[in-house]
Amino acid sequence: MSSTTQPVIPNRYRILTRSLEFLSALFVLSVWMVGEAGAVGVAAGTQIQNQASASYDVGGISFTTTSGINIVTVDEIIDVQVTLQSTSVPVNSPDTNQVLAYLVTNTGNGTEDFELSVTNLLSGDQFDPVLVSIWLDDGDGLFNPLLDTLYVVNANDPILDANDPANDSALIFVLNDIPGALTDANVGFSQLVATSVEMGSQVPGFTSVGTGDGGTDAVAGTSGAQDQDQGSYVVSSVLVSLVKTVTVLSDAIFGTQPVPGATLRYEITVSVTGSGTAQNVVISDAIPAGTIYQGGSLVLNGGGLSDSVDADAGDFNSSLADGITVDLGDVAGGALDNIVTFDVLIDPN
Ligand SMILES: [Ca+2]
Ligand SMILES: [Ca+2]
Ligand SMILES: [Ca+2]
Ligand SMILES: [Ca+2]
Repeated sequence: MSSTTQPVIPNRYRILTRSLEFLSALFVLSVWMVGEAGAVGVAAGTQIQNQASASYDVGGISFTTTSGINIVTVDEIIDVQVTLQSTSVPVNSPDTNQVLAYLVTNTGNGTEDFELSVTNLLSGDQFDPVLVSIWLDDGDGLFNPLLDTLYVVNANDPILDANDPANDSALIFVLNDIPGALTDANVGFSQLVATSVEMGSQVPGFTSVGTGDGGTDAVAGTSGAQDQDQGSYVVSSVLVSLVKTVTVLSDAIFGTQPVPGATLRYEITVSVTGSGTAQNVVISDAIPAGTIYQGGSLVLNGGGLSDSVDADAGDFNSSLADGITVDLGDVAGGALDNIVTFDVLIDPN
């Protein structure tokens, strides 16, 4: 304890001064603990200064005494978090270059390089994907090999600054191949691992003297300076098949003969099979030459559809010139067949 003035200090004031110093020590400790537990605490290398003072009167004269200045330099916490961004990816068997996306975030309080690796020999699934490559996103959130950067271990490890929200994380794409001879609904796991280049994987609390930012000590955070997350692929073959039939509607004159003026009814049956979902299924059919579409004859699963583009699923001569279009949306494998019918007249002229 140092003092700027040296009057005789009654004991009770000494006690007050010491208790203030104790409080200031507690303050420094609590700041460090927040830095350790939070996503980003006080930046590594920050100097936290604190000084206590006491004022008092003796015989009507005011005096002030101060403690020494405590200086604590904040250590660098080495922490990282890997978070899968993709839902389960439907794949064929075999398949190539199937993409999983992960966000790697520096959750410490300094700047750190993180080495990336992929683990594909994981249990609890039915197959092992085969790593092709790892890519660093260019910032648009989409994988594009012409714009994004191929990752080369220890050549372009992401350098993440926990104190800069614009540069504290990196979006990573992992491309795997899928083996052949798998069956529907087989699942394969793939894991991205990010590890501090400087520290490697350590137990939380491990301290490396002087290797943190600005020569501070580096301390492994709760992640142990390494984290990983896991994505999955699911073999999901889906097949859309169409069967089209035509019948001649009977009339009073010709019966069911396909003569000029007879009406033909086309029926299209749409079947979706497999374990996946066929997305944005759109049925279109051009009206055959020599026939004329019969207005208002478009039907889906027994319900009439208007010829105009509106809230229902179908139209004539808008989505497809002189043709019918029916938008079925997403159809899951194994769903009931969809049946589309429409009528045409064999041109009587
Ligand atoms: Ca660092
Ligand atoms: Ca596996
Ligand atoms: Ca991109
Ligand atoms: Ca319509």
